[in-house]
Amino acid sequence: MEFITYEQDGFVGIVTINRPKALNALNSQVLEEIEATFDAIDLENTRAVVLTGAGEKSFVAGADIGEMSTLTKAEGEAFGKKGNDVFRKIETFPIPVIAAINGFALGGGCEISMSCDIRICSDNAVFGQPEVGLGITPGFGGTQRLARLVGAGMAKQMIYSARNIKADEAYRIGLVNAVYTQEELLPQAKKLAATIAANAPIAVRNCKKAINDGLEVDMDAAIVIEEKLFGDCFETEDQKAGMGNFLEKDKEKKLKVVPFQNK
Ligand code: DAK
Repeated sequence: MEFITYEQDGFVGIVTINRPKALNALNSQVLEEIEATFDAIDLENTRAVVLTGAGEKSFVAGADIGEMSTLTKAEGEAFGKKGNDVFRKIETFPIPVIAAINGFALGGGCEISMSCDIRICSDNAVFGQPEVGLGITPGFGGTQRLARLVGAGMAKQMIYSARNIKADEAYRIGLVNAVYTQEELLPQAKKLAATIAANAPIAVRNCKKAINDGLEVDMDAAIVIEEKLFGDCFETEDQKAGMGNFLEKDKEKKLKVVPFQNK
């Protein structure tokens, strides 16, 4: 891997996009390496992932404008598909992915953060979808995910105006869940990931699937999805131990991590 580093910290995986000379812009190779990195994550021993960018200035400054500038229509479509496939892989990854946004998150950078389950950022973060200023539309899901996250009105304002917003505004509109100092960001992301990893892993995975799949259908169908994933948790060791500890009033055991059980 030239542009991605991966670190395993207990049950938490940390994926860092490491192309700081280009502010971690996404070219084809970076996209391929992100995909290969997620494919290689050991899902038996990893319960949450943190995605961040190298350096103090940028999370991801977008798709690589140099590489895109000479694309034909067909090549542009293929590049878009490559990005969309990778982003969808992150969105549907079986375990939660937290974006720790440490600076610029523009265009494809904002879009990759939106394919993650949770976004937190540093106080120097800047978000935006500048594509219409470059003569294109957002092409990695920005028109779809931004509208779902912050509402159609705010998404349209950001996308049509191509105006960047700072961390505090991203927090105000619900694009990020929290803002930290630059020094605090990664420790806080790891802490949140470790908190998630301490919970029953099958239940956490099923929650992610229930929320994601349920948001794509009407409420009647969504409730059925929840019922199935709720039922799926029963008879697992996690469910037996979790409820057993509560009934035994064993607070010590209740706090212990239940080992991951395959179904
Ligand atoms: N691509 C390539 N290189 C980039 C880059 C980018 N997006 N952003 C920055 N760089 C490079 C710069 O060229 C510069 O390289 P050198 O000149 O040093 O070799 C280096 O990073 C440092 O950047 P600056 O010198 O510009 O740094 P500043 O602090 O002055 O400015 C900045 C930082 C983030 C404000 C500025 O770099 C900037 O405006 N960058 C571009 C941001 C941007 O517009 N991003 C959105 C890209 S468009 C689609 C598929 C995908 C997409 C669209 C359609 N379809 C299939 C339809 C996605 C589109 C996008 O993401």
